[in-house]
Amino acid sequence: MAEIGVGLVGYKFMGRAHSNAYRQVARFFDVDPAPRMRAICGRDEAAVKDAAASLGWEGYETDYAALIARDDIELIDVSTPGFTHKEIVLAALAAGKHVLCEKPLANTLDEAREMLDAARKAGTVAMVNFNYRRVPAVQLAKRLIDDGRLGEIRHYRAVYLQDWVLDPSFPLVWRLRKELAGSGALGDIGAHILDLAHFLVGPVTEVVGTLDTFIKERPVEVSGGGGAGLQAERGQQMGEVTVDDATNFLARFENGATGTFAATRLAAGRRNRNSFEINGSKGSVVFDLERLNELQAFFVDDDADVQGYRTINVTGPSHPYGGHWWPAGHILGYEHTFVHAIKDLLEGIKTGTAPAPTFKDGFRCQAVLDAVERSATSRTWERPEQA
Ligand code: SOE
Repeated sequence: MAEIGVGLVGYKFMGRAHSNAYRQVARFFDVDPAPRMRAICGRDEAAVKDAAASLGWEGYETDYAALIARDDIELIDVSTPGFTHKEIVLAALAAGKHVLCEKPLANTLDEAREMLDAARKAGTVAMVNFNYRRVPAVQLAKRLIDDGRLGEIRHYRAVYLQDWVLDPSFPLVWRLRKELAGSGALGDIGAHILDLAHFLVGPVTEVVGTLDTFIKERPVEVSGGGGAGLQAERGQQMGEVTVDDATNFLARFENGATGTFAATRLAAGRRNRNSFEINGSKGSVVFDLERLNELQAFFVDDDADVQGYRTINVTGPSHPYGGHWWPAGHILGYEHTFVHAIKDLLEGIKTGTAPAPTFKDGFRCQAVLDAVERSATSRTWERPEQA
C-alpha cells in the first residue's frame, strides 16, 4: 500500500483528535495512500516528545520549518492556534506540501486571502477541517436537500452554545485575546455553524449582527499556572478580554433563504451544543451534536395520519460513511468526524482534487465573519467579500 508521510503541528486538543484519525483511518477505510505518522511538532520539547510517544508518532520536531523541510513528509497538518495558521500554511505550500488547516482558516480576511492565493499557486491539495461537515447525520441532511426532499429551502436556524468560560475566574487564555484568536465565539464556534450553512444551504450574500463581551476582564494566566479554573486570588493581575463572548447575526442566502445564527460561550449548561434546523417547502431537518447519530426529519407528503418529526438513527450501511464502522445502531462519536475528514483528504490527494471545505470555502467563511464584525460596528447590513 502506498504511504504518505504526515507531519502534524500541534499536540493539544486538535493535535490529539487528528493523531487519533491518522492512526485509525487505514484500519477502517481503504485509503491509498495510507498515512505514515512521521512526526508531531511543538515548541516545548518535553511535552511534544511525550505527545509523540502517547499519540503514535515516529518522532517529533520542535520547529515547524524543520518539519516542513523533511523529504519524508508530504502532508502538513496545521492544528495550532489561529494566529500561527498563516505562517505555517504559507511555508508548507511554498515547500510543495499538501496542507490540512484547522478551522477557521485564519484570524483575518487579509490572512485568508493570502493563504487562498498561495494554495491556488501551489498546485497541491489544501483543505480546511470543519469537522462537523463529516458527521453522517449532517451528510444525510445534505443528501436529502440535494435530492429535493425538503423542496425550496427557506430557513436555516443555528446555534452553537458552550459554557467553558462561564466562570469569571477562568483565566485569560489565548482564545480570549484578539491578537491570538482573531475573534471570540464568532470565529471559533460561529465559524462552524456558518460553514455548515454554506455546505447545506449555499452562499451568504449579506449579514447584520452583534458582538457582545459580558466578562470584560479575567485573571492573567501565571506561567505554568493552573490553566482552566485558575482562581482569581487577591492581588491577582487582571487582563482585558478583547474578543466577543457571544455573537448573534441574521443572514440572507443567495438562494433567497433566511438565516439566524447564535453562538455563545456563556450558555450555562450547554457544553458543546451545535444544532441547526432547516425548513423547506416540502419538509424540515433538525440536527443536534449532543445527539450526533440522529437526524430529525419531517416531510409534508407523509400520510396525514402519521405526519410528524421522525428520528433517523444515521448508523446504517446505506448512510454516509456507513458500513465502515459497526453494525447499524452501534453509534459513533465526535472523534469519528476527524477520521472521515482525513479519509476524504487522502482520497483528494490521490485524485489531486482538494475535498471541501477547500481554502476557497475557508475564505468564504472568513469573509462572512469579517462582514459580521463590520456590521457590529456599522449597525447595518454588510456584504461579505467574494473570493
Ligand atoms: C472550543 O470552542 C472548541 O474546541 C472549538 O475550537 C472546536 O472547533 C469545537 O469543535 C469544540 O469547541
